[in-house]
Amino acid sequence: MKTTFKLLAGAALVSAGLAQAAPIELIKNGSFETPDIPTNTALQFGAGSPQAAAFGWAIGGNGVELRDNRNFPAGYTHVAADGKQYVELAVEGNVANGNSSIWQEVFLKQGQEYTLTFAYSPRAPFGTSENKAAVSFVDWAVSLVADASSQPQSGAINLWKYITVKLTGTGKTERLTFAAAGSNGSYGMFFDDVSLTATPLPGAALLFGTSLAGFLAARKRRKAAALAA
Ligand SMILES: [Ca+2]
Ligand SMILES: [Ca+2]
Repeated sequence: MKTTFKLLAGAALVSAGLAQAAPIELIKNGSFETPDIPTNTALQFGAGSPQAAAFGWAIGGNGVELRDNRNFPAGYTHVAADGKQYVELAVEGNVANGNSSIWQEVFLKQGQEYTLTFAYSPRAPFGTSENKAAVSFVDWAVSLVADASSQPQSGAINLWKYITVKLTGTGKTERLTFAAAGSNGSYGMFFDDVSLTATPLPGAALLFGTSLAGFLAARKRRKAAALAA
């Protein structure tokens, strides 16, 4: 009975270590799943619209296009990288027709390392002149170019690629921006699955590893003692 209690206490210690290691997501609506729109549709909206509040990102002058696994142009069925929805920043429709941008501002602790990840995809059946975009955060920026001109009109199109960047906190509020940069105001790159988390401290991981090893070693010793008795 006493042994059982000790094992449970050890297990609780290990799960507490796991819970502590789970990173907190700092980006609101990074997968663009809200506002929820019907499958196989797109919705354009701008800053100050009712949809913008649920969207959570600041929206540039030409609005944003939210898409849900949409098959348009006919035959080109684009799927989300995560969940069902994603965004396009070359916006056609009822707000305006042109390149746009979205951004969020996040306070970063001085000296803390952060991990930024996101998925981007070219839009088929367009080439490299349409599929251009720029992403920037703190002192990091990237120009993205991709080609989807040879995609066949059959099946789901999944051309998503992930980018991961490690950045050091500045002790200031910083702006993460996604912006369309292609030649066509209506057809451009897609984005999805944006995430920003504080990178867990190596010390915490080491401590967790040590306590797990200690727990297993103690369990082994108890088993050995039980066999010897
Ligand atoms: Ca999504
Ligand atoms: Ca939806």
